[in-house]
Amino acid sequence: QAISTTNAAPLVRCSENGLGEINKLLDAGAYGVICPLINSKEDAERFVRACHYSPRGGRSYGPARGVLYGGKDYFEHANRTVLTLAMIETRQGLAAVEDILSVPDLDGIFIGPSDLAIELGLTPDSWSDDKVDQAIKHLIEVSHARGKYVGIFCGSVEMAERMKAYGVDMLTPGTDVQLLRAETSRRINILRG
Ligand code: 3PY
Ligand code: MG
Repeated sequence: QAISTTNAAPLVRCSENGLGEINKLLDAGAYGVICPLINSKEDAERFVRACHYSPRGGRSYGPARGVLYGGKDYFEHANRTVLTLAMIETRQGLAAVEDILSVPDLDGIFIGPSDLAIELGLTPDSWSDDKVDQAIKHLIEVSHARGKYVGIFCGSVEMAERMKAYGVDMLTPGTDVQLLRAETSRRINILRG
């Protein structure tokens, strides 16, 4: 509801690859879904089906708030409009990325660098380790070669700047808690002199 007072497009991240939760989020007005832990073509197909009405998918009808964003013709355009981004954050997902990207109507991927780092035997904040960096560059290259979007979570501004330079289409420059803490600290430090 807060996002609908702005020009921003409401995107959500579901907690798992399930029709029930994804349908509820779309009905609530989400215009795009980021789905964690997509490890195979089958996972991606299941995800895309949850985001589309028949015949492409198995989304059920009931866009209570969706129509407030989309208008009376919401149904007509929903399949074409809703953005689907599959999270790549495991070794399995990394190895299967070409297959995952081949799923029709999957719009792109969203990289989870912390889980990817853990899967590559590193600590979750090893975002600039060469192994993680190479994996990220590879994911960007194969996605863009197929004309698909790439998003990524960035745990720091430095990382966000690096990812911007790499040409990602979308990034999150930290979590809400990180941003709140950073600005609160900045203001308190000014006031303390
Ligand atoms: C990860 O880095 O694994 C994430 O899921 C970030 O959103
Ligand atoms: Mg993750």
